[in-house]
Amino acid sequence: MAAVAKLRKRAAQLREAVDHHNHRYHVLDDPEISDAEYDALFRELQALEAEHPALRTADSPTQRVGAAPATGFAQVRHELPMLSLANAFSDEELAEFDKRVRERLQTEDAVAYSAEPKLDGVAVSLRYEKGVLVQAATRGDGTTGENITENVRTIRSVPLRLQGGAPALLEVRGEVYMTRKGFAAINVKARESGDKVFANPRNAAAGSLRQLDSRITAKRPLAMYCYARGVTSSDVSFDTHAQVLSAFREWGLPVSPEIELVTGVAGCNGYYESIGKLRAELPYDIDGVVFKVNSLRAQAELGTVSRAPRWAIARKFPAEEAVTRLLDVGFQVGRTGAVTPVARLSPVTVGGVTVSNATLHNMDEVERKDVRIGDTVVVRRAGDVIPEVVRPLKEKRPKGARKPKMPKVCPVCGSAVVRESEQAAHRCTGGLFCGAQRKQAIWHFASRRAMDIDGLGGKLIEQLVDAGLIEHVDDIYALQLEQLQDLERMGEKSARNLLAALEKSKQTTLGRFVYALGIREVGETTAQTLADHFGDLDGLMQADEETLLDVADVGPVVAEHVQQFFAEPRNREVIAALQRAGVRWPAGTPRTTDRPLKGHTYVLTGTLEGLTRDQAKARLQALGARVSGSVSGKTTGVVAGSNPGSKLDKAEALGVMIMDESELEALLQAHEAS
Ligand code: D41
Repeated sequence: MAAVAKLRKRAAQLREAVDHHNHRYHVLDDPEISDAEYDALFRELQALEAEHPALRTADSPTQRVGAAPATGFAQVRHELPMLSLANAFSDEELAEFDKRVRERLQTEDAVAYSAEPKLDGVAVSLRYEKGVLVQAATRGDGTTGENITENVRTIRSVPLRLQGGAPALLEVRGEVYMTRKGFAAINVKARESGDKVFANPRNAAAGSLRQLDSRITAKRPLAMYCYARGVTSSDVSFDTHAQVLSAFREWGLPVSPEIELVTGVAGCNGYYESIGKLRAELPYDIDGVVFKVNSLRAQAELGTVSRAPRWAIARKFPAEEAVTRLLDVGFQVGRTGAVTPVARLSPVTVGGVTVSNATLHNMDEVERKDVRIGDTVVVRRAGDVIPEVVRPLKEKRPKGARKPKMPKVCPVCGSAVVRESEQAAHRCTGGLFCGAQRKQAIWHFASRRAMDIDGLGGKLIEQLVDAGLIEHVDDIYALQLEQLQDLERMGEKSARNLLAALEKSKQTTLGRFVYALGIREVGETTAQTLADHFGDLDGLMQADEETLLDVADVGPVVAEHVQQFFAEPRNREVIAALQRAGVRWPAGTPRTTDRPLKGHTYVLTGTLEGLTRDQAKARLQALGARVSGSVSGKTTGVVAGSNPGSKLDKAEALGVMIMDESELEALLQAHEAS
């Protein structure tokens, strides 16, 4: 085939694919591929058409933005078209944008830009006549959208009537979005009732806006931020975009508080960076920032090309999702023996970082997502979190793709792998016999928030264990200079430094020491709580489960792990050896005064009005009471909220004291005061 014919065929393929996925996404709200994959297709088509303009057709998806309206909503023609935004994917592309702006404006001076977060929601246009909201429409293809007035009227942040000074006619453009929290909440409900679960907050916002029944929309946690004008009557006038936004605020329209004025490329880059840092803390998703030339006169001078203003650009964040091949599934053994499936991936850049491993969490997740070796998978890496496999693209599954299988024995030590009932995790039963668990136990022991042994990191521990120089944590204090300096990559100086760090670490606190032991479910906070409560190690080591349950915030699971840990003779030996080696901490004072509700057990049932169940539980426990899930003859009292369950019946049958919420509150306050 001639080269040109080949390119023509590829362009046609790409157009068809982009159209198809556009329809799935914009009309059906049910995408088949990730945004990253879609972007790749779209950009390939754009590049092909840019290089060979003869291949561009009038109906190419690059020539229009958005998709045809779904049936069911009336069509609305925007009086002024809703423009689209050009993208910059790198610092270079942003610098080129700024250069073009300055060239067209014939200025050497740094340009003032309005810098805004780019909300990942649904673009909407509102029309206010005489200050009253008369129409709301989706963007659609930019010229014609759908009339969603009834739905938008349910969004509480959208004013139905503008405040003083608003013009006779005003079209406002903005983004309707859903917070991540709101999204999570509606998905929980959807799962419970078997309804459709949304893939992300943006799809949830889009799906909510296209409800034909606006009573359903009203129950969805939608919000809006406004960022531009359409037609405006001439009874108001402005010089800058910033003035427009502050007028919006005055009229009662919601405007993002993160919007700032910046100067030149340096200002843009600084804003991009600082919003990038803030991103994880924002309650909603953003996929980049938008820069707009602030002067309206300059905007007019710059004009638009192919429906995108020359005066604005979206600087996108690196995609947090990417598509790659799942080459294999490995199994990793953690400190507590949990055996975790790990995806081995064909390396791919996600959020600016190369990823070749991603967690699959546990076998239930593997099963639920139906991930198979050989699949093409979507990988996500958001902020600092560990990359994870989101889902496979099933339509791309090759024949013979295999389901990953949990090994029957530990890949490190060969001990049996078991699954405790009702737990998602599989575990290696090798305990400290397992090299993986031992190395990580030592690593945890030495870590900064535990014994804080400077210089004893993962690589060195690996070397020491493999060379047979240490087996358990107490062995590290017996290390000798000669042994250390003979190790690879270790000179006399670093060996001496390590010995000094070891010596220094011996003086510690009881809280750190308890945390360093690596007892299951005992994190830093719990370790400190135990240390404070018992004051010394002996008291803690001798505590039975009953006694442990009296400690505030210690529940049955923690109590059982703590008790089991100290009941194990090998653990006691290690502790004794550590103390012999000189590990010590200042003596504390155990709590001698009994807390007022010590020995009392309460059961909570039904819904409380003034406080959550967790709050009630925490306050009871802080006073020394136990909060149990079931009623027995030993129960002190049952607190019954509204719609109590069978626990109330049982309490009545057993003659246990029944209290209402106000009585609970009185009891708590009486003791908390003293
Ligand atoms: O936050 C946004 N998603 C956002 C979108 C924004 N902050 N500003 C925007 N500005 C425009 C222009 C410059 C064309 C008025 C936009 C969009 N447009 C936009 N949203 C969807 C398509 C275009």
